[in-house]
Amino acid sequence: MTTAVVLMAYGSPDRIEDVPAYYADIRGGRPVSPERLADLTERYLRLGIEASNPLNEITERTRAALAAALELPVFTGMKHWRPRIADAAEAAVATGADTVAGLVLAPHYSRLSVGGYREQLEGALAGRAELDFVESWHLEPGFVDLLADRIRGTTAHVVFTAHSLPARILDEGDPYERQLLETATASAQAAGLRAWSFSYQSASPTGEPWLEPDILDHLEALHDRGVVDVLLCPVGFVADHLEIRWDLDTEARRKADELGLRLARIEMPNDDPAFVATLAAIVRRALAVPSKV
Ligand code: FEC
Repeated sequence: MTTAVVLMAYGSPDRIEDVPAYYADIRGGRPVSPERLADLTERYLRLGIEASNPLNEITERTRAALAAALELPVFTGMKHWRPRIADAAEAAVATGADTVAGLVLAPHYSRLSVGGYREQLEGALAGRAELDFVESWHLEPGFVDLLADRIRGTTAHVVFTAHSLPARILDEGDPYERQLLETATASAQAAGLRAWSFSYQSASPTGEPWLEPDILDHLEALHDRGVVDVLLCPVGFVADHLEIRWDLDTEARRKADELGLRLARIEMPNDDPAFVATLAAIVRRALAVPSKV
């Protein structure tokens, strides 16, 4: 068996002038409002992203470390930017691989998130290699341990967060919310935490209801309950990027300041060697079981 790995991430625009094309890709052909585009451009500018973008460099470091750990070719494929998932699939096939492991840098399955990555990768491989696709890894022991290590011993109320999605996924029996709560519960138990809760973040105003509570409302509710110290523990993301650095570090912090709450956040896994070892273990296991496609 000759193997290659496609490591998938959401992707971020390389330069500020890429933002319109990036946003159009996220919208998938649906109209882009000029106000939302201006707002998104402003958020990237405020994070200092102009001629280059350090957010994609984190994914590259993770990719390189994973390739070294696995001693296999690993190619990055972005859902909404370059290199595309299709580019990574081509590169994997070009190595002569007859088996491709597909791993998304997002631990929880939703048809709207990981389902989309899978569709792109399957379409690009078009049967030229077997695909061992990892659907979710939200209870992977190394991941839960890593989160537990970052929250153990805190006296703050821990709020686990993840990207919201349109609430209609619940009617479709999507496992996303259940898996998120499983990660939060397992991490809280492993850390011996008693005071914790879960909230969503980063909902887009698309005109339909999204999963709640939103982090900004949740901080208010915690404040009303007398909580004064909060530690944010994102579980649906694994790297420092816009949704962490803007939605939590800027917007949630602003709300906490208004409320007089003390707010801190755990360090994201990024390319932490323990996290890379966990990703390697996930890929090895996926390759060890018979292909599902
Ligand atoms: O750092 C960066 O530059 C990119 C950060 C980024 C990550 C991310 C992860 C997820 N998203 C998920 C779902 C949606 C849905 C919509 C949506 C919209 C955006 C926009 C930006 C954006 N997302 Fe994202 N997401 C990131 C960035 N996301 C920018 C567009 C502007 C905005 O709304 O703020 C709504 C699309 C629509 O308009 O119809 C749905 C999910 C994840 C976590 C799983 C994953 O990483 O794939 C789910 C990182």
